[in-house]
Amino acid sequence: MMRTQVGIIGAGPAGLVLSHLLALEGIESVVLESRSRQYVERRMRAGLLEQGTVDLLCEAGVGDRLRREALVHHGIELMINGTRHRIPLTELTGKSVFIYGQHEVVKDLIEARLNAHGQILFESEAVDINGLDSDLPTIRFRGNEAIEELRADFVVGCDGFHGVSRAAIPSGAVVEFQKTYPFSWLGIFAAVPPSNDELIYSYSERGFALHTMRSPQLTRLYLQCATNEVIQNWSDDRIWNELHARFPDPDWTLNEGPIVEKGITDIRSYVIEPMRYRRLFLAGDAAHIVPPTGAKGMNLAIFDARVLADAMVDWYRSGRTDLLESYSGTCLRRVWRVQHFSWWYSEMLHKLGDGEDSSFQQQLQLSQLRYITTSRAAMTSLAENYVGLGVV
Ligand code: RFL
Ligand code: PHB
Repeated sequence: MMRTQVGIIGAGPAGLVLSHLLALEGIESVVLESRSRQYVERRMRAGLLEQGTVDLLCEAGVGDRLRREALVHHGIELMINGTRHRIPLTELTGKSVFIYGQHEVVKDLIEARLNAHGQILFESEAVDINGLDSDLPTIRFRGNEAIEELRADFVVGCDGFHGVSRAAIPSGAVVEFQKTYPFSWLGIFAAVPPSNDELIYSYSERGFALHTMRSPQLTRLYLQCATNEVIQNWSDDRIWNELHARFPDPDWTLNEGPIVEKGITDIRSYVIEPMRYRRLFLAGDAAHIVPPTGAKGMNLAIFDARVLADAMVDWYRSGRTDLLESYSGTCLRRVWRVQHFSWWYSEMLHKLGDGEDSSFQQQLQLSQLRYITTSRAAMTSLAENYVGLGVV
């Protein structure tokens, strides 16, 4: 039986930031991660960080490489049936956003934890959580072939949407909210310089597409696709043809290059309330999922970790429980603002189907897009949500 102060399940952005912030205040944690170090350091996922997230990482001492390598963006573009419009984020809000891969954030955090002799147990899959009715809950995990146990003052589920933590909460103790969408995303990485300095969100008759990037050499592209789509049906040629058709600006060229990775992602909105049951806390995707359109998931995950670290530090220092009590409420206020933004932005940009009211919906989308690209007030509302609003 191992013993620690905080037992953390999952070495994604939420779990690693939490472990790091706790360590800065002298609180010990053990992070259990089902995958190998190499796997999590190579897993390409999100790429866009809000200014507030960057500030947090820099203040926590894990921002050196981020400061050097992140691409700063002062605006985004919306392409509406081939016509481009710029939203000047920094001019409107004073803030910027940053392109820096999630796996780079993860790499920097793992390095910082291991340099500080922090414990991350890779290839250690949590199986279940017991003793939540006591003051010393226990995580059972699959270690070196045998089942081992980790006992802690608190357990934090940072194990993503498909983890085991959420299932440890009795169903009567929480409420779940969810929404599904009639589309998925097909995403590729192409080894070619981005075709534009800024992101381009394209609304087109053939459906939504997004041009983004990870570095000056690596382009990231997404296509809206059907929910039952299988990647085997998408040859590289078919993907490029569809991408060209979804960015129909005759004065803009999408650079083609070798596709180095491709995959399909489900789109959903999900929230569990509260994000806590007794001594088990949930953070990040384990507690909430947003459609990727607004680029918010990793930012929310890191924010949860910050709020929880502050609450635990206060408990260990003074025995006060008020910040632990308010953890879920504080996070959820931000989560619901982001849920609304991500839903609204997704519904505005995607082709919503061929139902009887689809032409009506399309006219609403076009009207909304014209409003967003012409009214400074509407544009500012989009911009302040996009760069990150905090708790409202
Ligand atoms: P993660 O990153 O999923 O980490 C969970 C970790 O837990 C491990 N795990 C377990 N470990 C031990 N025992 C178990 N039983 C375990 N079960 C799972 C997993 O191996 C993993 O290492 O959750 P976390 O930390 O909450 O972070 C959330 C973010 O990963 C997620 O919200 C973002 O990737 C979402 N997202 C985006 N977010 C942004 O902020 N900006 C973006 O630009 C952005 N783009 C995206 C995205 C997500 C996407 N996909 C793949 C859904 C684009 C896409 C396509
Ligand atoms: C990404 O770079 O993967 C990304 C950027 C912005 C989004 C979604 C995904 O809105």
